Amino acid sequence: MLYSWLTVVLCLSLKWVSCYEVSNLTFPDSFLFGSATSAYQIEGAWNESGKGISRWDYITHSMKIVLDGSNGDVACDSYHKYKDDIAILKELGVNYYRFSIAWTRILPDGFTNDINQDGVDYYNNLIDGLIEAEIQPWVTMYHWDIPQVLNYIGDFNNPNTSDYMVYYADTLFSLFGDRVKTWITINEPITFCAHYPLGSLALGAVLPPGITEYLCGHNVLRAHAKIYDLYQRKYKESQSGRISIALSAEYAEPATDSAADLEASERKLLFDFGWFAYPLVYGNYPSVMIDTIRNLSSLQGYPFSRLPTFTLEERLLLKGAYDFIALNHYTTSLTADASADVKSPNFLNDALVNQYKDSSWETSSASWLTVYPEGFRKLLVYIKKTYNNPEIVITENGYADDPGVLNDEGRINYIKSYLSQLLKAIYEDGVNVTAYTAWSLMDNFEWYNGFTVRFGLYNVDFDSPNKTRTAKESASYYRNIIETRCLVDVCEE
Ligand code: PNW
Repeated sequence: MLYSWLTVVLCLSLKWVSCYEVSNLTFPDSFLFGSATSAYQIEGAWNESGKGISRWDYITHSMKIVLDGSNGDVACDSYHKYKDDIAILKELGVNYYRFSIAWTRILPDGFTNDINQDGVDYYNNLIDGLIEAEIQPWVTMYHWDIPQVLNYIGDFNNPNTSDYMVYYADTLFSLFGDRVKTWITINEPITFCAHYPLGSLALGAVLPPGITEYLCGHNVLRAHAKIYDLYQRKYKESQSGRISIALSAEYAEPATDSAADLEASERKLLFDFGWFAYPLVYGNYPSVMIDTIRNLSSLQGYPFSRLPTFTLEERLLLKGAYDFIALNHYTTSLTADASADVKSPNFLNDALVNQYKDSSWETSSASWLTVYPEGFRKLLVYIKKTYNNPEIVITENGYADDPGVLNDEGRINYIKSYLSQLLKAIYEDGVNVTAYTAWSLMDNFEWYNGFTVRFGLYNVDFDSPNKTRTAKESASYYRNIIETRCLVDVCEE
């Protein structure tokens, strides 16, 4: 009662603060807290110690598409300052650190005929340093920085890339699998296959929309399933780790409660999250994707469906190729039915929905990221229902503000309100969420936004030679949550 009253006061007096109730439930004992980064966004040292050229090295050096003209050549300089990273992780008290390995630091040309020992040493030092600090290393194998040589041959539009990635994964398992027990094969395929047309940009080509998104997704799924299978056969017994693929999902809040909008919301969730989750849980694409894309393809004059089909063998390999659901979640969009208009072929049009933001939702410094914590709980409940109550690990969640904000109340409110909804999902809805990862440990290179928006719990002074890391207020808040397992001063036992 007191809480709801306080919330109302907060809502009335500070218009920009979302109205939310803060949960006073305690996180389960076994619940883990972590933080995350990715190689290209933090490491720098882009051409040092034998590293090869990745797509992002190529894009940022040859095209003017990053908002502030910046690149990841130096970024947080984590290649040299990984000990500083371990120190701040220790200060936060996290149970694990999710970072990614730069494919080109291990295999400079993408293939296993040339393994770069300096790169191997770097990740060995990082992994050993984390373990010494009692922080589990959680490793993403591929977080968007594909070797440029593989990008030249078509990125994941080329089915062979799946096999090349399996060799890369095999190398990582044999080098690091004795100590790394949680693996994420690929980060957010929807983002690089459909939202950011990265491959085509880096090739200077316009690839056919409505075709390549699905080709890319198809080969990503093949790569993931083969890697999962390889691990079971070759490493599981001796290394006993677990594997998943990080899938991003917005919640698609129905724009109205009309039957058409409710269906549109379901359809959009199946097109976004279901595109990858459904094959892993059920062995094939959701039938609404199969049917809608087949019909649209035929109306658009194609003699085949733009969505490729899996062989029976692939379907068997895909089904069950995950040990938990890895979910990256940031935001929600209102979703309305648009099945009356058949537009041009393209992944975004194919779901036959219109999406927009509710004007009452608090905005952030990233245009796509609005704050709607209830959407997080709804998404978790939806995943529980649709995918047989799986274990869910939140592999990313975070908030964007402007450079230099140390008193980052917006981020604190975001974490507080999203974690409140997560607690409700666990205790009131019985969703099996076992871990939460704050994106990001520190400010870093935010892809096309360069350094103009910041996601870090720690501020990074990019002008200082030391790339000094300084705790923001949110870092202390997060540290306190981890220590007390509670979002408020006193929690219910
Ligand atoms: C994720 N969207 O990307 C990535 O995994 C991170 O590398 C990135 O820094 C972080 O989120 C923040 O952007 C996303 O438009 C990019 O909905 C765009 C969206 C979602 C996630």
